Amino acid sequence: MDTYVKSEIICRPVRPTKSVPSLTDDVTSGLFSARKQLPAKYFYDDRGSELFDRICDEPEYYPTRTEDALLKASAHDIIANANPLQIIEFGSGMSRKIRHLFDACSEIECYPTYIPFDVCDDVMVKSGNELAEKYKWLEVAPLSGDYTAGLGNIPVVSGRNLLMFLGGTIGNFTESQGIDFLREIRELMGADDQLLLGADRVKAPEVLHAAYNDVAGITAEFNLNLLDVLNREMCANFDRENFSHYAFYNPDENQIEMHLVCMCDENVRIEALGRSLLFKEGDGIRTEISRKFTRETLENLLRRAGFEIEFHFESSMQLFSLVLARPA
Ligand code: AVJ
Repeated sequence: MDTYVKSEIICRPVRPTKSVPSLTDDVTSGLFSARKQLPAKYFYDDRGSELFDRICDEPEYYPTRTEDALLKASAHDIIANANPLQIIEFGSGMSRKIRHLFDACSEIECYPTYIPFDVCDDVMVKSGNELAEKYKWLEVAPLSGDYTAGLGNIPVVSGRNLLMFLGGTIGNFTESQGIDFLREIRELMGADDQLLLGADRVKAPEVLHAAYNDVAGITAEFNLNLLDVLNREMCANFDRENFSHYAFYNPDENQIEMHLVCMCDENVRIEALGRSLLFKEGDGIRTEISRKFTRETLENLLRRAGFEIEFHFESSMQLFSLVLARPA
């Protein structure tokens, strides 16, 4: 045999190990209550994912490019230290930033299998093929599913796994949800495995505020798109003209909060539930929290989840952190 052909990329479904609330559950508990709120994960239908992508290119939205630059600068140290056999990435999206790690892998001659884990098979196959084209040594073995539905069925190998949770998405979880999720990751890990966690940092409120209030209005559109998701998935009739995007930094909680605020009295029919929902002028739905960490609160979060800090990489001006940690 003179040519070696890589096998085609096939996504393996990950069976949930715990039940997660459905959209119907979340709408029932989250909207029919005094403080209306929904989990941020519902933003990401096709349109929402495309809008998030555009947010990342907006000049005010520093997290993506800052983390990317930091990963690039730290890639060699991360790979040299972790020397992984497998790289498992939770919420891999289009697998863009990971390229910096693969560049370092090529250089160091460390050839891990890449296991992206996300909800969209098509995106993982397409991105996986592009990666495999560029990195001739790379095997891509995606997992498809919801990483919030339990990690008990993730195929870790014995040896060195590098698990990654980037983008600052840990900030979408409350403190206790974040600890629970990190503990679940910790449960998967053996003594030689490592976790790379990306998290956004506390900084000047005007910088945070601008990042979630871009002048071009892409974040506003991203937030309002949630109403289209509800209209489609729940047969609802939210009138997006009547709602305003409102995002601000809450210093008591060290978090950005995004809301959709109703500008007039509105009676919304949610046909899938056979119920109506009354908004009074000024009422809102909290659609996202995005927590910001200090070096200390981030390291404490990891310690409380059972990790020991190996390296803490900080971007210039401490805008963003990448922490390499191992089971304590
Ligand atoms: C993908 C969750 C990290 O919190 O900054 C961007 C999502 N929301 N603009 C963030 C988001 C509004 C983003 N994360």
